[in-house]
Amino acid sequence: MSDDCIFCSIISGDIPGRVVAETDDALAFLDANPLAPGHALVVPKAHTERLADLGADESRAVFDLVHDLVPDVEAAVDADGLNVGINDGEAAGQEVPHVHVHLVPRFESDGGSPIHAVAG
Ligand code: IU
Repeated sequence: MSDDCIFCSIISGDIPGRVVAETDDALAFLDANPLAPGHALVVPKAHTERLADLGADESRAVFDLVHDLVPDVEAAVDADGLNVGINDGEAAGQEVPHVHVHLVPRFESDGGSPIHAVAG
């Protein structure tokens, strides 16, 4: 827990988040500024800034939850695909220094362009 981390505050419940799934070590909630309906973020509960700093157990917890949620998020908004991405480090567009995986629903109607940065 980092006192000045917005995602830690969502994890602790100090700031309300629209939580969609939770496990012992990971949390998923809707992005406050969604790129598409259903845009969700999956985070480790332990404050960790960069992907390489995640421990093996936390990494497994995050990516297991991502794997579980992909079909649920896609179905929830009737999407045709998803972009799954991480902005890892400020140079890569990471704005919130707490590891998070973006799940961005995509639709045939949105043009199908690949993304180079998520929400950046
Ligand atoms: P980035 O990968 O660090 O650039 O993405 C940060 C994301 O966190 C971005 O999509 C924001 O909309 C999102 N977010 C949020 O959901 N709630 C918040 O209070 C803040 C950012 I600050």
